[in-house]
Amino acid sequence: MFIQDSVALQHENKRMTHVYQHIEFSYRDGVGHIVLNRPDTLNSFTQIMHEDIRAALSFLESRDDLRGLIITGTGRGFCAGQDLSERKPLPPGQKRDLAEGLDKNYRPLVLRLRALPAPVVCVVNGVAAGAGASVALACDIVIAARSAKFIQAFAKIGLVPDAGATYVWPRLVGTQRAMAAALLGEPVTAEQAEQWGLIWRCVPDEELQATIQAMHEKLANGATRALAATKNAIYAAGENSLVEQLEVERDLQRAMGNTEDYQEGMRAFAEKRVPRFTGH
Ligand code: T3D
Repeated sequence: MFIQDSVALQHENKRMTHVYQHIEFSYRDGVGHIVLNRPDTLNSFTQIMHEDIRAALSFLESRDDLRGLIITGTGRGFCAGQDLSERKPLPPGQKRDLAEGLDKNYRPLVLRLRALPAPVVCVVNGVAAGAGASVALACDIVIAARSAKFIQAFAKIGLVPDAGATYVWPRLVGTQRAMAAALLGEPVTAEQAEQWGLIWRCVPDEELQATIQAMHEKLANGATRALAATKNAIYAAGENSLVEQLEVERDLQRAMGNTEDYQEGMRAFAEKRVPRFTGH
């Protein structure tokens, strides 16, 4: 079943009545697809877009058949960060509290993507700037079109990198590259991003749709519980000692040993066939 609009979502789950305006959201085979959909402004984040994404994530979090999430954008950009038309200059003497927007929108978004109990794949179809790049890099796997680029645009408007950028960039590419990208605000091409380890893979633009389809198939047929546990373990490794991490692995493996998918994996191995995982 392809759940494509708010009416269908309402039918599927009576608590969900959201009408999507600035994203397209669909759900098929347990895989959610969020497509940022404001191409005229390179899919920059509006308050409405944040509310749309929140509703989509709530739907996904409510599903016990969830297998994954794929995020991409329409048009020539992935996301140009915060919509700056929602940040008009204020009259002299007035101040704006940007922390409010971070606490309300970007912080929970990054944390919910990290916590989603299934892999989140970002397919960066074009330029990713400011918080657009940060949100892409908050996803578990990032694949970019060759024409895409990542821009730490913050310095150019007098802000610090946010939405997790100062956490993720140094960990992925090292302090020196993270620093130069942030202080200079120069574009990092998709090819460079792949070479640096900022993203998983750069693919030819014409292969992007096929890549999305391949990712969909992979997620829809994965051993989802094990994949979710793997993602948790890898993120925990950034904070843990080796001793602690060995304990994390032991505890997660104990839980995986009791899953249906592990049993299926063992049967499939013995029978020399491809496993048919259910995600449970
Ligand atoms: O405020 C808070 O809540 C704090 C949190 C902040 C998080 C952030 O993300 S801050 C960073 C915000 N983003 C930026 O500063 C990036 C601004 N955009 C650009 O620098 C450039 O657009 C790009 C380098 C990304 C792409 O350049 P280019 O030449 O390929 O495209 P363009 O011509 O600049 O943009 C195309 C259209 O999109 C254009 O509209 P027009 O002239 O055709 O009517 C442009 O105004 C619009 N656009 C691009 N980025 C934004 C935007 N409109 C609103 N907000 C944007 N961020």
